Formats: sequence, C-alpha cells, structure tokens
Amino acid sequence: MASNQKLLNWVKECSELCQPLTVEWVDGSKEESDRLTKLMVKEGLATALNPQKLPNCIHFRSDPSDVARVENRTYIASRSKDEAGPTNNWIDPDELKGVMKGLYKGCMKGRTMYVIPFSMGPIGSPISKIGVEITDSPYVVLNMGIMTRMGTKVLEALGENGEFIPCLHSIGKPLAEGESDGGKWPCAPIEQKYISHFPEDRTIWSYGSGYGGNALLGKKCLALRIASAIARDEGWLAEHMLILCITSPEGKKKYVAAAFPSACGKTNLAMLIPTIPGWKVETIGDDIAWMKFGKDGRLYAINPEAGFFGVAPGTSMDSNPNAMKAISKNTIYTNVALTADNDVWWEGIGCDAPGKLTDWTGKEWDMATATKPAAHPNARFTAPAHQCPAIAREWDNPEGVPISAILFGGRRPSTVPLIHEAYNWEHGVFMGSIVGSEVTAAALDLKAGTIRRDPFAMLPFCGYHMGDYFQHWINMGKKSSEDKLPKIFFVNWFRKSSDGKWLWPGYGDNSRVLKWIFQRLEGQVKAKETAIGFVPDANGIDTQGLNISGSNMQELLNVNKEEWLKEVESIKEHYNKFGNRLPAKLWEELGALESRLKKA
Ligand code: GTP
Ligand code: SPV
Ligand code: MN
Repeated sequence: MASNQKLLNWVKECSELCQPLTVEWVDGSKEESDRLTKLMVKEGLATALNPQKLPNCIHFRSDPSDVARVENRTYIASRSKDEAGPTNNWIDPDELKGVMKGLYKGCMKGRTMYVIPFSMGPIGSPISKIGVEITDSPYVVLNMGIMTRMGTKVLEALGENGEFIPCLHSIGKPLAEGESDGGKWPCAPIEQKYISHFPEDRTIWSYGSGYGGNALLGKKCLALRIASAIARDEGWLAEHMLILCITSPEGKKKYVAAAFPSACGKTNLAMLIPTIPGWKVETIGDDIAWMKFGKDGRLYAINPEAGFFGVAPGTSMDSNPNAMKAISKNTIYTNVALTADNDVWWEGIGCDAPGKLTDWTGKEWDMATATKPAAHPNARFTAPAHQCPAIAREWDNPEGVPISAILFGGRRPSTVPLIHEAYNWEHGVFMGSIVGSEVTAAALDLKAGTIRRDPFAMLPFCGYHMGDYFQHWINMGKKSSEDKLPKIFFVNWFRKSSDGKWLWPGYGDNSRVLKWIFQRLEGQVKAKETAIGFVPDANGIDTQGLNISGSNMQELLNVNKEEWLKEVESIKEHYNKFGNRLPAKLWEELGALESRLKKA
C-alpha cells in the first residue's frame, strides 16, 4: 500500500465515485498477471494460446465498436478553447468534468477497481514521470504491465511526497448483482466514450473504451498529450517517434529518431534488419521519444515505454523478423484471427491460413470464400521490449541516447521523394509541420485512404495549440548550435508508380536510406541541392544487390515542380487553420520554398 497521502486521498475519492466491489493495488508480480489471465480466460474474455507455439500468450477479441483510438471523442480540455487550438476537440473543463462525473458515478459496480502505479521511463531517471492509472479493466492491467514499469517498485520510488499524474479509466459498463460480461468485451457506446485531458491539472479521465491508446493511459494520453504540454513549459520534447541505433561497418554508432503517423512504419523501421552488408540497426523504442538537451548541447532521447503495442497485420518473418521473435512468448494479442489449434494468424503473416479460422469478430472464416479480413487491420500485439532480439543494450539507459538525426515521413503515393534533407533546423521544423499521410486504420473515425496533414505525426497527440507547438520546436533549436542539433530529414517509403505499385521495396531495404543519412552526417557524400532540400545524387543511394530499375530510382528521387507548387497551395490552406498562432518563420519558409520552386 502507498504511503503517499495525495495518492491515498485520490484513490478514496475515485472509489467513492465509481463504487467498485473491491479495490486492488497492482504489484506487478508474475503471480498477479497469472491470476488475472486465468480469471479472464475463465470468464470467456480471453483465450490462452497454444503453449507449445506461443508460451504464456493470450488472445482477446474486442467489441467490434472498440478497435482503435477515437479521435472525435478525444478532448483537450484546457481552460480556454484557444489554448487547445484548432486541431483538438475542446469542451470547457468544468462542463466536461460534470458530464464525466455523471458517467463515473457507480460505473465500476460489480467490478474490481485496480490501482496501477507506473513509470514512463526507467524508474528514477531524471526524464521519467510517474503516473497512477485507476481502471476497472484487468486487460488494461495486463497491458500496462508490459508497456510500462509497473507496480510496487514504482510506489517505492514515488515515496510519501512524490508527484504523480492521476489517470482515471473506466470501461463504462457496471454490472448488476450476479450479472457477468458473458464472455463479451465490455465497453460503452461510442457517444458515451470520452478520452479527456486536463493539461493544466496534468490529469487524464478516460471513459467507455478498453482499447489501446484510449485505455492504456501511459501511452498517448500521458506520454504525448500531457507530456507535450509539460515539455513546452519545461523546454523539452515529447514526440511520436521511434528511436534506433545504426552502426556502420567501421563500428561507428549513431542514434536516429523518426516521426511517422500511426501505422506508417515506426515499429518496422525501429527493428529493421539491414540488407546491406556490415550495417547493424538496433532498437531503442518504437513509438514515443522524450528528448532533452544534455550539458554538452546535444539532444538526448529516452523511450518512456517498456513494451511494443504494435500493428499485427503485415508483420511477418519476411518484413519484420525481430518483431516476430519479440512476440513469440509472453505476448497479448488483440483482434487477430485464431487457428483451430489456438495459434494466431493475420493478413500478411507470410503464409496462407492453415484451414478454417475464427476471425477477429469470433466468426468462422475461410480464406477461399472470405470477403473481409480475418484480423482487424488495427489488430495489435503487446510484447515486452527486452524480448526483441535487436533491442539495444542501452535501450533503458536513464541518461538517454544522443540523437544525430530526426526523420519525418508519412504515406505519400506521389510528390514526396524517397529522401530529402533540410537545409537547417528551421527548415527541418517546416518539414515537420507539413507532414501528411494517407489515413490508416489506427483511428476509428477517419476515412482510410485520404491524405491529411499530420504535423510531426502529432496531430492526434499534441496537448495544446499546434501553432505554439511549432514555435516550441523553433525555440528548441535556439537552445543549441547547428553543429550539435540533430540534422533533419524527410523520408517516404510509400511512393507509388502510375499503375499503383510501390516504387520502393521498403522494410530492410530502408537501411539503404539510413546509410545515406549516416554518410551525410559524416560529410562523406555529396547531395543535389533542390528547391525542397538536399536530395541524393543519381548514385547516392546504395542499390547494390537490389533489383530496382534506374527509371524507378529516378522516379523515387524526382522533385516535380508542378506537383510541389500544388503542394505549396495545400500547405497554405493547412497553415491558414492556425491563424496568427502560426509562427511567422514558417510562412517565411513556405514563401522561400515557393520562390525556389518558381525559379527552378
Ligand atoms: P503505430 O503503432 O500505429 O504508431 O504504427 P507504426 O508507425 O509503428 O507502423 P508499423 O511499423 O506497425 O507499420 C504499419 C504498417 O505499415 C504495417 O502494415 C507495415 O507492414 C507497413 N510498413 C511498414 N514499413 C513499411 C515499408 O517500408 N514499406 C511498406 N510498403 N510498408 C511498410
Ligand atoms: C497509434 O495509433 O499511433 C498507436 C496505437 O501507436 S495507440 O496506442 O492505440 O495509440
Ligand atoms: Mn503510435
């Protein structure tokens, strides 16, 4: 039990409001997770997977309405609407608290209320933050046990007077006396779901969903939305970025962070196995980076998480063997399909379905006659980071790792070349501010396939006015000098030919692009100066051993003036949304781009 009076008071307050059957303090032990797993299997909410094939793994099927983040039910309830900015949903915090208190009242009836102390970042690191999540979902407890440092050791670090971020979560489905879930994933209907953030109070209230970022509150809610607001005030960065270490054949290491929108390849890049001889990539993190300047003027990053909550479809021994190995034991699978012998299957796993399956909705599924995928496109695995064979030794170093390059990217079927490099920090901030991507299945309420601007891959995750966020990035550059700041690049693995085929093989072959970046950082390779930035020379990218035509390579690196002039118009529309909070510097960058294009 905790000795922290503030925590004890808050737990008491929540239990009086939510009226659970019992309150349980989560200790983070193996006995505890075994007990909760058994409980859920017994209640028909989970399936224990084949212990020969997938030791200590379990499978969940969510409600068909509760399969991804819900952006239109996600709120930044800052005191003023202006503070939340034009890209966030806003409700007056007092009004929202009133509505949500009404929902929370008695919402845990018939259930256990779990109190989860967790640390984002290594316990005791100066960059880490402690949170406490209260939830009525044992599924959340199990996931938080993998995704964060969780349990008694965190309470000890918190001590009597430590600060913590309170995160209240309920699935929003009280049970009447004697009632059970009947084997069905409990959640509230969409119009009752609220994923709410109170940035000034540093508080999170989530209601009605049990899935991913809506419910595992350490992840997007704390480590991005609340942390981004803290980071602005304290002068650091909380970003939707993977972190990797790349080692050259000569044994030189560099650390790279990369921001791509949801389901655009962070996990895959973080774990890639290079296809070029002598190069090595190791994983530090696959989704979130917290970065602060060190005394030496360099930017140091930690991965605040302890596990991977990764997209299952498309993951195979071919595309991402490191992920496949990481998820071979002690893993939670959600919304993938099941085989007859309780193994998992999904689209793009690398083999045909072995006979009839049970799909993610629980129905029989036959590959020969199926009209819908067996696994939900946003089906996920939850696996401990240390199980990844490529995990870097320094992945949980409390000091973090010094970042040499920052990459931005998204799914752009046209216009944006495979790689280009910013002229300087401010031009790089401009690049981050114009990230756009074809929409994926990672959020429920968006139309997949259309292109939307997702600046810094943070559109759904920025806890304050995004115009101020851009300014914060510009200001960060003034805290150090160009030679110590990370260099900024823009990548696009997703360019397509006119007949709709990927031009670039992607995955392990992305190491070829990382090599170019490495060599640019080392000043070993020249580049072509174009209107949009530095682009590799015709022979800049190492394509040895790669079956790619010269014309495809040319197309991949092509900067088309007409397409980019159209892009400029679309960026103007994008920028206009931020009104006078858009930094003048970025308008200047856009103007400079336009005039360079017109001269080209
Ligand atoms: P979140 O966890 O939602 O933040 O996603 P993420 O950015 O980690 O994306 P992830 O690596 O899970 O990839 C999402 C999808 O993109 C998967 O279906 C991958 O197979 C696919 N993908 C990843 N890298 C590449 C690539 O280089 N080329 C192509 N064509 N597809 C890729
Ligand atoms: C994302 O959508 O960017 C994810 C999954 O990483 S979730 O945790 O649901 O946000
Ligand atoms: Mn993500």
